[in-house]
Amino acid sequence: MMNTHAAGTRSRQLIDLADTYGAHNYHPLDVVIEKAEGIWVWDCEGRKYLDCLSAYSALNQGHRHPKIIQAMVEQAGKVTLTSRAFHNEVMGPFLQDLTAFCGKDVALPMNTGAEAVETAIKACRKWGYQVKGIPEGKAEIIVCASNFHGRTTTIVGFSSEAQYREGFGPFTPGFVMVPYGDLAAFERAITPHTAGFLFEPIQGEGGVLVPPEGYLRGTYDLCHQHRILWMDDEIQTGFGRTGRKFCCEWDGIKDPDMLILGKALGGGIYPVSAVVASKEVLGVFKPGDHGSTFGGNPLACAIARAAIRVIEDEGLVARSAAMGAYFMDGLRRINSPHVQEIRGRGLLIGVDIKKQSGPARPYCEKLRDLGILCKETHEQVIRFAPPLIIGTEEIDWILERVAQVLA
Ligand code: IF1
Repeated sequence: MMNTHAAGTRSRQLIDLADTYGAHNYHPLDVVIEKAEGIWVWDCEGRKYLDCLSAYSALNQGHRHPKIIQAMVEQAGKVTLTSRAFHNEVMGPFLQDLTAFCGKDVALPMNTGAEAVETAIKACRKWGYQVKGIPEGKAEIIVCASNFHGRTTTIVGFSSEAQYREGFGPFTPGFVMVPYGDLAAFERAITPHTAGFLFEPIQGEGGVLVPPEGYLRGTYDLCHQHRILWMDDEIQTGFGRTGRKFCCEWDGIKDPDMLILGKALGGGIYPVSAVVASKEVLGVFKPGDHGSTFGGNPLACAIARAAIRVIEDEGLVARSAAMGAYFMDGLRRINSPHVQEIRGRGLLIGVDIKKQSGPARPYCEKLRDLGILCKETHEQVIRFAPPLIIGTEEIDWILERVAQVLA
C-alpha cells in the first residue's frame, strides 16, 4: 500500500537520521512531532493532528498539562535525584497520595511499566515461599495468552506472540499460560504451587480484548479461595482510561491484591511506575532485595503527585466514561462495511477491521492524512484512545473523519 502522506523535507531528513543512526526496532508512521498541547500535536511542517493514541495511555491528562509542568519545574529548581541511599522530601507524600488513591496500604516506586511487572513477579514469588509456604523454586504464576506486560527477557518469555520471543531465549521458567477470558481453564491451571495470577483487565496490545462479564470476578474469587495473589496490570487501563479509576471496578472489584501501575502515573512527562499492595505482600521485601537508581526520585514523585491530582481535580474518570460512551455510540452509528466489531470501555476503544477489508494500518495512514494520529494493533484493530480531557466537539470532529475513511 502506497503511503500517500508526503512527509515534508525537514521531517524526511529527521526520519532518515533516525533510520541511519537508530536500531530498527519500530515501524512508526511518517510523522515527526515537534510540539504538543492538550489533545493536539504539530509536526515539523506545522501540520496539526489530534492525538488519538496518547502514547498508549500515558497521556491521559493531555500533553504538557500546565499543573504537571508547574510541579516539574518547581521540583527541578530544588532537587531531582538523590538515589534511595538517602531520603527525599517528596517520596513520602507521593506514596501517601498514591496509596490513598488506590485504597491500598503501601507502594513500591519504579520507573517503567516492565520494571513494575518485574517487581510484582518478585514480590509474588517471595510471598509464595515465605507466606504461603510453597516449596523453594516451585512457585508458579498463571498468565494469559495474548498478554502484553513489557519487554524484559523474563516477561517476553511468557508472551504468546512468537515475534516477542524469537531469538531471545532461554527464558525464565515458572509461568503457566491459559486462554484469556476462560474461567474454567483458569481453574484447571491452579495447583498447590500457584502463587499468583498476572493479567490485564482489558488486553490492549492483544487488540482491545474485553473479557466476558464475570471473568475478572471469577478469577478473583478463585484466587482468594486458593490463596493466590490477583496481580492486576493496570499500566494501560488505570487512572481513568476505561471510565473507572481502575478497570477491575467494571467487575465490581474494589480491592485487588496487587495493582501494577505506570504510564499515566507519570502524567505524560516522565516514566513513573509502581506496585501497590497490602503490607503482607510488599512486606516480603527487605533492604537489598530490590530497587532502582531512579525509582522514587524527587522529580518523578513531584510529577506523579501532580498527575494524580489532575485526574481527581478535573474529574477525568467520569469524563472518560461519558466521552467514551459518546465516542463509542458515534462509531457504532457509522455503519461501515469494513468494520467487524467495535469494543472497549471508556476511552479505550478498538475498531476491528474485517480481514477482507485488508489490514488496519492503511486506515491509520488515511486518518493521519486527515489530521488524526492513531496506531493499529494486531494487524486488524485501530485503537482510539485520546487524552481523557477531550470534549464532544472534538469527538464529533474525529467521527466525521473516521466515517470518511471507513466509508
Ligand atoms: C512499546 C503495546 C500498548 C502495557 C501493559 C506493561 C507494559 C505495557 C498492560 C510495559 C506497555 C506499551 C509498550 C509500548 C507500546 C505499548 C503497547 F502495543 F506494545 F502493547 F500500550 F498496547 N503492561 N505497553 O501495555 O510498560 O515498560 O513499556 O513502560 O512500544 O513497546 P513499559
